[in-house]
Amino acid sequence: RNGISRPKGYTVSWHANPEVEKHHFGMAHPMKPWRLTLTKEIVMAYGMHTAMDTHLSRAATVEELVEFHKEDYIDFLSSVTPQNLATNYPWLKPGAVGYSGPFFGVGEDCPIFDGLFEYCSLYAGASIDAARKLTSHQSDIAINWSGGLHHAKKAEASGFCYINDIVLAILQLLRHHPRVLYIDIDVHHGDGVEQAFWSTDRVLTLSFHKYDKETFFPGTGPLDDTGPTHPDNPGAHHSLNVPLNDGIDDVSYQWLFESVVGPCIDTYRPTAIVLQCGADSLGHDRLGCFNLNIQGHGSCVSYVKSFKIPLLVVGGGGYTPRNVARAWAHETSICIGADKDLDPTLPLHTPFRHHFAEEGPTLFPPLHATRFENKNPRTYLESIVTAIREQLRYMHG
Ligand code: ZLS
Ligand code: CA
Ligand code: ZN
Repeated sequence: RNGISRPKGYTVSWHANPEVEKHHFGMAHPMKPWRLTLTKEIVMAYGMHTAMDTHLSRAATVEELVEFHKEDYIDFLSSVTPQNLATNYPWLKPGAVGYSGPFFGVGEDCPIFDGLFEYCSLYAGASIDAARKLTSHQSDIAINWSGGLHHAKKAEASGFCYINDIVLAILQLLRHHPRVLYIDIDVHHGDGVEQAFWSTDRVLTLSFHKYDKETFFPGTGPLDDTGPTHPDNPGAHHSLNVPLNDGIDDVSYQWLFESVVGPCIDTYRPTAIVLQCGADSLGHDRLGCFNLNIQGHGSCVSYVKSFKIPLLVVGGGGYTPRNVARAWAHETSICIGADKDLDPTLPLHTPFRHHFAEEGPTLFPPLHATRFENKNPRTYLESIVTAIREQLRYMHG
């Protein structure tokens, strides 16, 4: 393959460390770091790597991690192993009762596995590196598909996320940028990022997600949660949430995304944007309940890119690995402006071809098949857009 030429007039950087891909959460666990191997395989088979600056990312240092996280939590993550868990941390043993010490969120969703700290510090290092490429103007779009772990809290793992690489990357951006817009299209609510910047007006967070307080993780992110209610808190009105029901399709999602994101950018005038591209909002996802196709998901990236504002693109959820890989490879092609040039027939060879056998060797299999009926009528979507526009009117500056 000849590869694809570099984009004209702007630079895209790719930040990854293949060591991340080798980690395992456990057999039954839906989070599969090897989906990153599949993604890279498609990207390289198309020759897209020749159009980007590719950086082998380094592990984040403890000093970098404690810029957001609590030191005793980082100490714990860096020293706990599956072997010493029961001896050193008896209160974390299943069934232990009565202990009120640190819990750190460990459990079935966030297991302690071999190499956990290496995994965490590598995906975080990649997001920090990517953010620094943007602030140093060496890159206009920086990509880290291993990041996007939006549920992690200051001192608690949550929802498959241990270190919040997004928060760490935004903290880097804030050293040089007055206003950062965070957009999250993972099917889950971006609660960790929202919470971290709840009290500042220098970050506007916007998450699109399935919302059901009782039955869908993490149960937060209703439409009217827009920041601290106390009006002299600068963070007031700087968290926006778009709660959705099952089955939303490409047409509805695209219309809603552009109707919400457009006014957010026009009103807030961010100088940098972070886009979390969780691929569990695709149809046929093992955990998700939306009906998006690869094209519909990708159109969010195209739209955000069209504003030509320094952009950090990160991954997130995505639990049907072959479709995660298709989506992120397609979105890489959008970032480098090569999406129109790709042959939709996957140029894959053995041993990778068989992973894509289910839908056939195409980049764009139909994923909208109605596993979930669309429970988002037009009137509901219009009421969301109206509410968001109303909320933006409170935002000044
Ligand atoms: O946004 O729904 C929950 C919490 C529970 C149900 C599951 N059990 C194990 C714990 C208690 C209420 N957790 C969600 C977390 C979803 C995180 C999404 C992350 C992101 O995409 C960003 C990366 C959840 N949904 C599904 C599971 N957990 C889940 C499914 C299957 C398994 C296997 C491994 C572990 C236990 C059996 C597990 C979790
Ligand atoms: Ca989301
Ligand atoms: Zn998710």
